[in-house]
Amino acid sequence: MILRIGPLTLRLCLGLVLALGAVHGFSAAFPVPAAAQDTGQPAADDAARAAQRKAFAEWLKGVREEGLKRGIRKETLESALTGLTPIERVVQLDRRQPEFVQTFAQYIAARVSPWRVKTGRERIAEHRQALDRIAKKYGVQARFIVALWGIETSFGRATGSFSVVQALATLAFDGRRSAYFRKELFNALEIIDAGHITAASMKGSWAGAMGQNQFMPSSFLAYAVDEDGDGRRDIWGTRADVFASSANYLRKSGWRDDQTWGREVRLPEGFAAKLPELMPKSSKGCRDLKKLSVEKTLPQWSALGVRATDGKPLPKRPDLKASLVLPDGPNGPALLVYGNFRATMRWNCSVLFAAAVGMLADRLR
Ligand SMILES: [Ca+2]
Repeated sequence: MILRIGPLTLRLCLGLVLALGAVHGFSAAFPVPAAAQDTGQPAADDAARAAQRKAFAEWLKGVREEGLKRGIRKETLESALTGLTPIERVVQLDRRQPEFVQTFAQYIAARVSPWRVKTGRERIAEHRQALDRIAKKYGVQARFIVALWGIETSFGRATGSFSVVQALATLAFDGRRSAYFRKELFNALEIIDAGHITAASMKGSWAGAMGQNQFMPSSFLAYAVDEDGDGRRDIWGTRADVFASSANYLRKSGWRDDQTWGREVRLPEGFAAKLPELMPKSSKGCRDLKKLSVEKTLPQWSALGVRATDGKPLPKRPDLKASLVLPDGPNGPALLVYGNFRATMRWNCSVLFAAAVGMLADRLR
């Protein structure tokens, strides 16, 4: 395990590190419970925890002061920060290593499940009027709005039960990604200050992704909308707000409703080996975007021998630009993906995620 220590926590914890010795699993700002360490030092563990709580309380004072300077009302800061304690579980989740990597087929099977397809169809029928209106207004097909909702939180069922302020404060205090989470903490406080939600009701994932479409506070501030017009952008409890906020995010990420996400394709023999020649010379953006080939039109891909999975020709649409991506490498499936796939990757920069959203949306037609 790598010991990650920021300068501040280093000072705070140096004494404790010396006292405990270089214990396996000891983290910078947060002591791991004795059971996990298997050191049999409960007394030292309690002392470490007490010291850490004290350091956290001191750190919170600084957050309060900065909040006031940023124009957040005193009452908001009081309601959100008074008596706040760090969540050990959040730090454990943040340090967790992925146990195994799923193949494309496993990932898709787990997410585009029969239950999600059935429930997604029911939700589309249930909210048809609102979805049709929002789809038209934002230029995003309803099936993609509902697919995102289904993949993110199983249609609002699994939105996370962590206090967002508490989780973000924990991660901002911890040394690993402090700057990012401190910014998101102030964004969350700003949202509470504006009256969209109370601190107590602001629930989300351990990493601070909130509500039925799992927006980080920065995404909320940039994209959330008050679709039902009650003055609150409520992505926790108002479905119209959830749908419109998701659609608004996609539209602002370049979505076009005259196109779909892409399709699985069949490649000619030996084609995958030539893929490196089709990769962009330089690519900007997040890591997974680098897995997408250069863009060509559908007729150009056809001319290279790329076919639909049933062997039929690709649609004759010279206006459609697409990239090839092989999620499992040269021996796995091949996807030909359009601009909307890239828009979905601006939501979550993962080829697998964007494919799951697209494939679920296909099943919701
Ligand atoms: Ca609203």
